[in-house]
Amino acid sequence: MKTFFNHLHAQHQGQYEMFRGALVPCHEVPARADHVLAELQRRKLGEVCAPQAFAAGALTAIHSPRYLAFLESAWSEWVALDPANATRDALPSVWPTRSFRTDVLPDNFAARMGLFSFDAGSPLTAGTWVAARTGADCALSAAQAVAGGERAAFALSRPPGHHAGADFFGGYCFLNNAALAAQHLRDKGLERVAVLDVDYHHGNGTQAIFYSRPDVFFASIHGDPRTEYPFFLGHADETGAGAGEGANLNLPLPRGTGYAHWSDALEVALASISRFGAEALVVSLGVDTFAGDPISGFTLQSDDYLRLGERLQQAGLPTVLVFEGGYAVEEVGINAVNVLQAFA
Ligand code: Q9C
Ligand code: ZN
Repeated sequence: MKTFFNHLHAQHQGQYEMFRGALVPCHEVPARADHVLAELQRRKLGEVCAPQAFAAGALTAIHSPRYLAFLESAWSEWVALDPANATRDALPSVWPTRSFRTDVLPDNFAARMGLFSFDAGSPLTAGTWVAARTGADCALSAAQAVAGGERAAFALSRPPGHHAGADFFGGYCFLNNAALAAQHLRDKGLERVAVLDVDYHHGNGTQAIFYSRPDVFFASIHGDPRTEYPFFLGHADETGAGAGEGANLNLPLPRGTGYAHWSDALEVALASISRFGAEALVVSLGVDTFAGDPISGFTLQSDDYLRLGERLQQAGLPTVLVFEGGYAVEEVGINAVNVLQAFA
């Protein structure tokens, strides 16, 4: 299986995220992707390719023009506020909530940071745009390879994507790589595409993007949002809206869940995807379900990722795998590559 690697991922390098009233070192660090690449190369698992550069239209198929314009210019605006900002990450500190207007674009930069985000854990840095934009190219390139007849392809990039919506960032995510890949498969003529999100955290961005659409099925296995991030989406009663009714499946599980029960949810998700009649599959491949993950609550072991990869392969669909979360930095390469190796 080909890997499309974002060689510019380290341009996105946040220093701090807000946690319990303090700024703590970021969990989403460049070493994560480097470990996955090193493990892929160590096991000689297929060709590592540079992404193709896609036109802006591929992004506007998913993201709003005003959000993309904001992301692209955000760093220069941040530094223009104060030259000393060049050494500081930009974090939002004010957000519109119920009763506020979001249709009027504020001139104030801090206000726009809040308008286009939902947490204070996703620092925007000097290279965030170039890293996220190149990551989107990796996801699109992987989708293009699969649309062109490859059985599977892997987009290895960071920052991750599944928390990013059409016009907001958060959860370490800026552009929704999995959604971009799914849309690309649709645009190449596949009529029904499924996104299976196995990251520990609910893929609120991906769900929101496709919630009213009947052509893209979204299934997610994740920590119960009653206790787990992103808290405000991911419940089992979210089944889709309008023409998309029935095309959304959430399988929230309690903290402490191991592969024995996690894999029951996987079977439910794959059965639904099969019933939906998906012609291709996009996997949001987070490995923060690992027992050793510092910010998550499931207890999967490294060998369980071999079983996951084997089961995904058995689903029999052309498959785009997109790297998402996984913060046990020393094991993230082993766990992610276990999925790929068993699939291949
Ligand atoms: N102190 C992904 O896995 N906050 N995003 C956790 C930890 C955000 C995770 C708080 C977690 C976001 C792509
Ligand atoms: Zn996650």
